Amino acid sequence: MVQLLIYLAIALLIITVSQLARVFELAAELKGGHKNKPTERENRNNGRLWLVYLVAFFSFILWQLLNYGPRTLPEAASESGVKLDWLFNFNMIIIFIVFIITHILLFFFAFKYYGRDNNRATFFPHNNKLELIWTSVPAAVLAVIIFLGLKLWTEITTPADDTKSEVIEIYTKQFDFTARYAGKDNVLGKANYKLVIGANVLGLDSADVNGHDDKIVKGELHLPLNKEISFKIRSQDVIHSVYFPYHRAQMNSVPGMTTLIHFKPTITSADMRKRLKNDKFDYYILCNKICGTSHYAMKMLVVVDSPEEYAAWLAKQPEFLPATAKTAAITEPTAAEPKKEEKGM
Ligand SMILES: [Cu+2]
Repeated sequence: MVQLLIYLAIALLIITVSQLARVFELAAELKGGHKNKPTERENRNNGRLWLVYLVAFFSFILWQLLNYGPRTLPEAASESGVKLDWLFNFNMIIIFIVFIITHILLFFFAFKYYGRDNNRATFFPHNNKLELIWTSVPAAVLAVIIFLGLKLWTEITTPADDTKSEVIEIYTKQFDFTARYAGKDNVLGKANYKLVIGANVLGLDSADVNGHDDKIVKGELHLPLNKEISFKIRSQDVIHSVYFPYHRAQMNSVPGMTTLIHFKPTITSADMRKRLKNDKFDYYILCNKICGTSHYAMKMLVVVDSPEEYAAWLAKQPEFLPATAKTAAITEPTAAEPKKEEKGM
């Protein structure tokens, strides 16, 4: 009710102001003046207002930088993330310098060259030198930005060397993440969507011996410090995204294919808590594709450990098929040969 009255008051105010303006306009017409031609004094005042606006505008931007700047992501916690942040800041500095110069010129000129009676604008239709400068300078700057961007992009998207990396699968479905560690052999066992039945949510093929030592982990993803992690990403249902905001890494997970991303964590969770002076800080993976009703809740805790802590934690996780269960498992049906085994089971 109060809100309605406020809206009504605003509407009435707008009508009043426009009616008043109309009255002044009619009065000026009766006096015989040029109703559309502003006086020099009015022009000068308008010019001064642009200067006031310039100061207010930059003050507002400064306030935003000081107010919201500290609320952005903390320092990047991965090797490629640091490079990415550098590139981002490099771009922002260039944009900011150009932004400040052009806006000072824009508003200062509006003030300096306000409309005066008997003043005529200079006729300045063309200048080759000027055109050459304002084409080649931005072109050169853009070329540098694009070159640096492509260089980093290639570095990030080139598949990791799996023999030197920790191989971890991230499996997405509505609405959670599951991690699968490659085990002692550092090779993930085969999986097939046709095998997604009952408890076998990941569709693992138990006939593949590479998968027997794989470790399936839900709830929290542990990563070792200072080691390249090679992620293999799969999805069960729709497109999700595996987004590591603190490591500045992100890759879509797409049903029917395995997508890749890799990075090297450089700050442990404990170290980051100290740096941010926040005991409750945690790394996370987030899904940032609108993937369904509970998309907002789709995340997974990420713990970056020292290599020793990581090894101790990993040793505690159960293997997919421990040695005792292996002989029995090998006779189970696989996706490749479902018919042959059907009768035998
Ligand atoms: Cu999702």
